[in-house]
Formats: sequence, structure tokens, C-alpha cells
Amino acid sequence: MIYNEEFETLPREVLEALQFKRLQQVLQRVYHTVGFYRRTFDAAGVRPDDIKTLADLSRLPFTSKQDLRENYPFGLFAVPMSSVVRLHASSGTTGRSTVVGYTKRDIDTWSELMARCFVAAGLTKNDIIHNAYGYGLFTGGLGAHYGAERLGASVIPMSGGNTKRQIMILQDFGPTAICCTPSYALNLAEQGRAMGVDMRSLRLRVGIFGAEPWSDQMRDQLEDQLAIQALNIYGLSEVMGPGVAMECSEGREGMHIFEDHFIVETIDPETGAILPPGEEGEIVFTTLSKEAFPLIRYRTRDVARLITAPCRCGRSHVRMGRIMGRSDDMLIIRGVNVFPSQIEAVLVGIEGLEPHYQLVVDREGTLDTLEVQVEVSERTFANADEVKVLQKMERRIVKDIKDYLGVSARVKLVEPKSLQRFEGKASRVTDRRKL
Ligand code: DLL
Repeated sequence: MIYNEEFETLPREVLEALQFKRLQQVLQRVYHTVGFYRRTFDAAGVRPDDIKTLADLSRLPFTSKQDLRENYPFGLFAVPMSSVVRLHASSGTTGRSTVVGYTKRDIDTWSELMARCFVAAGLTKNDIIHNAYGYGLFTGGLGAHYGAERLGASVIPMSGGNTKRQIMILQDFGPTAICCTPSYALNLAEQGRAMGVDMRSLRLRVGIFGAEPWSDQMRDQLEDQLAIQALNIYGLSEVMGPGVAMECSEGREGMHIFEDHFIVETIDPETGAILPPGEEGEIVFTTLSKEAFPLIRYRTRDVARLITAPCRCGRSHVRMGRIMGRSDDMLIIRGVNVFPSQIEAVLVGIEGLEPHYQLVVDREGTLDTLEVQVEVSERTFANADEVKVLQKMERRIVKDIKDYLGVSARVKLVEPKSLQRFEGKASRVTDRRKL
């Protein structure tokens, strides 16, 4: 089943003609309404009128997360605030996070794209959708919620956390689909079993999992433990939120990118050169219909490959394979995006610490763990005859990391000069997770 048969199955030439028409419109709009784009286009010596084919897009400069940060909070909005009906922000930052805005029509488009995702997963208005993506500034909760309502399904706005209650609702309300991060789904399965619940006999038949990397092995585990079909959904706040791309239940190999609303490119993260379809590289998106927060050639830092082979579901939109990694150092810990530099910002704000730290990420059972090892200064160390002083410091760091970044960490204070020093690029993260 296809939600928007007309647009999701457009023949390639028609799709590209539509993309080009929309591209011209969005370029004119950003050039005339967003100072940042006017400056970067001018600096590159390209004007919207110079873009005469889709391939000319490559003449335009990229937009990076850094550009978004520098224009915090609303500098890249292309409409006045009076037209913005919703704001979201990326998780986990000490201030200059990325803030995104939506007009009424943007919310409508997003709802439609999420409804397309649900239908691609085989859902209809007769389904009950348990939505355990977090509601709030994170786009997951509300994004999936509006899509489920658009489809006409019954949505349970669970949000994240409170696992025992989630299991009770899963048993009592009998949802047929669940939306959450894949690691949380494993966690639910495990805790359910511990509570003596037969998690395979719930009414669930589909899981729509995303917001963090996962693997085919994890898919097998989820399908086995919950007796469901587990499908991959992709998105990022900057570009829209969940629903930029979705795996269909027929193909199950790669996620269809809704190309009537986004142009996708893969580039070499080092040189910025465009790669031929099929080669693994950094994914770059240009939004074609967004009003409040259009993005031109946005570098996602997500590494994947595009699949152009036709899919048996009949959708003509290109697919992207699983995200294979990132071309920067962003970590996703229990669904929260964390940059090591943000942890560093917390640590340097605390007296008595040295700027030498290591982050160890692991997975215990189904839960991601983050350990922050940080050196205390000679002075603190010499004066810390009382263990209490160090314990107090540890607690403060744990609290600050939780307050600023929204992620729980274990903190280990270590002796001055005990952590490894680096001659070139510091490598501060050890990621032991096997997905
Ligand atoms: O995670 C939006 C989302 C919500 C997607 C719910 C899917 C489901 P952000 O918090 O801005 O937005 O994080 C975006 O998460 O750049 C990827 O690195 C990662 N990511 C999202 N989906 C997947 C996926 C939401 N299916 C960042 N596989 C992205 C791997 C994913 N990584």
C-alpha cells in the first residue's frame, strides 16, 4: 500500500522535473529572505538564476551544522516568526543547539510524510500505534504523533521512559505497532520478560525503529523477541525530523527518501566531491518544500550509500542503506545526540579538573552506557585527603552532564597525568558497542 500513490511512484523524469521546479523556487526564496544564503551564494559567485539544471546544484555551497550554530537560534528562518507555529531543537547541547521552525504548511507536509512512512510499514487507520519516541523538543514524539493522526490510526502518546507502565499499556491497549529507538525496543522486550510477560504474544506486528544506528543482527533480535516486522526510519531535526526516509515492508533493503520533498546527494566527506550513486559517502540534503527552515545542501555527517535499483513496492524514490557511521564525532547515547566537545564544555566549567578526559561508550544488555574519565588537578588531588570531596565533585559532574546534555553518565575522577596524551588529533572516545 502507498499513501500518496501519485507522488511516491512518479516516473524518474517527471520526479526530476518536479524537483527542479521546486528547487528554483526554494533558491529564489532563500536568496531573498535569508542573509546567510545571500552571502554564501554571493561568495561562491552563483545566483539562483545560474542554476539551470538539477546537476547545477553542485555549484552551490554546502551548509553545515556549524552554520546553523552560528545563526542560533532563528537566523536561518525564511519566514517571520508570526508564520512559525512550532519550534524543535536538537537534543543535548549547552546552548547553541540547532533550532528548527515549522509553518502550518510545514507541519502538514511533515504529517503527510510520516503518514507515508506508516503506510510503507503496512499500517492503516485500523492500527493502534504505541509511540514511545520522546515528546518535547526532540522531533521523534510529535513527528510520529501527527503522522499517525494524519493516517487516522489510534495513537498512544507514550513518550519515552516509565518502562513498566509501557509494558502494561502494551498488554492492555493491544497496540499493533510500536515506534521507538531500536535499543529501547530491546530494553522493553527484556524488561517485559523479566516481569513474566510473553512479549511474543502481544498484538504488536510492526516496529518502526530509528533515531540511532542499528544493524541487521539487531533487526533479527527484535523480530524474534517481539514477533514483529522491524523496519528502519530515518530523519534529522534539521531536515524535518523523522520521516525523511523509510523502509517499506516489501523491500526491507534501504529506506525510500521522499524525493518529491528532498534532493539527496552523496559526497566524499574529505573533498566534498559528489559520488556516483551506490558509493558509500556522506549524505547531503536539500529541502524542496520547507517554508520556515529551508536547507540547501545540508551536510548530515551520516555515512550511507544510495540504492537506485527499483523496489518491488513500486515506489520510484531512491533508497538509502543503513547509516554506516558518521563523518564527525557525534555519538548517540540512548537516543540522545552528544558531541564530545559538549562534555568538554561541561568539564571545563568545573573547577579542580584538568582538560584531559576520555569517554568510554558501551552497551550493557540493551542499554548504552557512558563513562567519563577525567583528571583532577594536582591541587585538588593533593588537598583531596577526604574521599568525600572527590565524591562531591563526581556527583556535580554527573548532574551537570545530565542537566545540560540530558544524558546519564558515570564519572570516574582519575589522578593527574594518568590519561593518555596525544601528539596529533586527540582520540577521546572509545566506543565498545557492538550493534
Ligand atoms: O533522531 C529524528 C528521528 C526520530 C529519526 C525518530 C527517526 C525516528 P535528531 O535527534 O536530530 O533527529 O538526530 C538525527 O540521528 O543525523 C543520524 O545520525 C541519527 N539517525 C536518525 N535515524 C537513524 C537511523 C532524529 N534510522 C541523527 N539509523 C541523524 C541510524 C539514525 N541513525
